[in-house]
Amino acid sequence: MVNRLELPAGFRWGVSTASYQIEGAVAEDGRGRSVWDVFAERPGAVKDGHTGRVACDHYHRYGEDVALMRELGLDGYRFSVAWPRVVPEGSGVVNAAGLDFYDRLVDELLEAGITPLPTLFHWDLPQALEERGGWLERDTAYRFAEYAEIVADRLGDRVSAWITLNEPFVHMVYGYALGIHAPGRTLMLDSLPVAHHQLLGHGLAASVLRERGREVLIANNLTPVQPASADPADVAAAEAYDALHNRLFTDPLLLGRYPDLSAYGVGEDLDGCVREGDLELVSGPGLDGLGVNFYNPTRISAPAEPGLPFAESPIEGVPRTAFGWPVVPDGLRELLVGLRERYGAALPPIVITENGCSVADEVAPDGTVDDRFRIDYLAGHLDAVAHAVAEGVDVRGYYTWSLLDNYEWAEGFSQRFGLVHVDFETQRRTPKASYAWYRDLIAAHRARHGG
Ligand code: GBH
Repeated sequence: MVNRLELPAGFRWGVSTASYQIEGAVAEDGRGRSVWDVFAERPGAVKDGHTGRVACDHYHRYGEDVALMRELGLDGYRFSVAWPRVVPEGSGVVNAAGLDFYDRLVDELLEAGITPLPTLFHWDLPQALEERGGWLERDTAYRFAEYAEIVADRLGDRVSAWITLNEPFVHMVYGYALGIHAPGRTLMLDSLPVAHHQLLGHGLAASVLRERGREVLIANNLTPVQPASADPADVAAAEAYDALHNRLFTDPLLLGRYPDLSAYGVGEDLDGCVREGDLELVSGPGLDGLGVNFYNPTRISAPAEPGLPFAESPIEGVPRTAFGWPVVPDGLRELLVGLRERYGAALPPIVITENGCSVADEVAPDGTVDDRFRIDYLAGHLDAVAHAVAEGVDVRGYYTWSLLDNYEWAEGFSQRFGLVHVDFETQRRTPKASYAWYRDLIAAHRARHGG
């Protein structure tokens, strides 16, 4: 038997989801349109033309889904609140029925002994705000803070910890630079104001939450970056990528300043939108925890042609997920140890807010789903977390992505990330082998620590 390292007593176990990926019911109870409703309808934007119109129908089936979580024995559930359900036009009129849904969900979770960990923005911006420029506009940050206040006023009596944004890097790059996610803009490096406006929105929302005595986290997708070779050009390219992917979204929060992007010839669009006092607003409220979403490390080489200051280079000789992403569990240990080295005492406790993989899971005739690939992936990454903890990194919890197979953005329903299989025709939920494995792992951890 492999002798795995222990995770500490009190370590928190959870699962993650996001509103547009599971809820469906996009036109119900007064919900406004989001950028994803619009983008998914663009011909060719999403694989097989799939939309989140029904998704996992979680809006109606949340009771069944919370029951599945209760049986897992979770400490926490990370979900996201759909801004257009709460404020259909992005600002102004509040939709009481939208708030009611999250109110019911929170009560159901608490009843099941599960701590709710809501994310305020997981990419489904109200379309009305997109029509006013979306996150390219500074105004959106202020509208975000207003919306945060509305949700916090309703749920804050029962919800003590909050995540402001999910993966501001991916939202900027996929949504505004490359156009492969909503809102589908292709601005390349002109999208950099989206970084600053999201971070400003985080800071403004964070102070609203802080004033109410609530804890604040952000969920950043971070990746350790390795140069493809020791060639100085590859090393410089890897540094540029690290600055844009990791430091751009973490330095301002923890250090109160942006990395010097001009060193890589790309800083101008950012400098143009940072006003005096902004960095105090971004870093001032502080963070009670840094959420880390981890999928894989990244290998970078010098650009072959001008344009971007780096090029991605495939990681060879390792297993790949159904999505084609390389599986390198030790990359998570490397990332966590690297964060501590980089930020030292400025680094707050870490929570792994997403980690998981897509597998081409099918339900066998006997009703089981054999996803041992996922079990190996999760076990390997938890072992990496335990090693980082043994090396002195303060990691407090782990939320796997995801509870359910769901709407995987531009890939539609073709990539399955769940511990629970979903038949998207019948909405039937079938727990996979990884579900039982995770349940037993949580129970064993608790038993060892007398929980
Ligand atoms: C997260 O994004 C999202 O928060 C979540 O909504 C989503 O469903 C989930 O992950 C799964 O995708 O080309 O091999 O270098 C993850 C963002 C961006 C992580 C691309 C992996 C590179 C893979 N991902 N990335 S690779």
